[in-house]
Amino acid sequence: MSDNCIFCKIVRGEIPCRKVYEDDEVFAFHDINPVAPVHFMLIPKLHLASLAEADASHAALLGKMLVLAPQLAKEQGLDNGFRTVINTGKGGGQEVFHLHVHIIGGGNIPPMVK
Ligand code: DGP
Repeated sequence: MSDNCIFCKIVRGEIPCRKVYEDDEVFAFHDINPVAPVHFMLIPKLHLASLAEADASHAALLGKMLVLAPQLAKEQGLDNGFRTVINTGKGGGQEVFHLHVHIIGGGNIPPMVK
């Protein structure tokens, strides 16, 4: 955990959020600025600043998150698909430096790459 990290504070309950899911390793909550009708983030409780800091020791945790994402998406009503986004580093548009997977759907989501 990092003292000044917003997402660590959310995990600790120091900043309120709309929680989607929690277990001993991961936490999911709705984005404060949703870009679609359903937009939540799945994060590890472990403070990793970005995907660029992940190494082989985090493989099981990251795999667990990817397996969990479709389950949580379905529970949030995203039966017709969803988008996952991981912004990494300033060049990747990352604003909060605690690794997070955006899970977005429920609206008209155009393809990102054609
Ligand atoms: P990114 O650009 O990938 O780092 O996205 C960070 C997201 O975090 C952005 O969509 C807004 C969201 N966010 C920032 N601060 C808070 C907060 O205090 N609460 C919640 N629920 N979301 C936040």
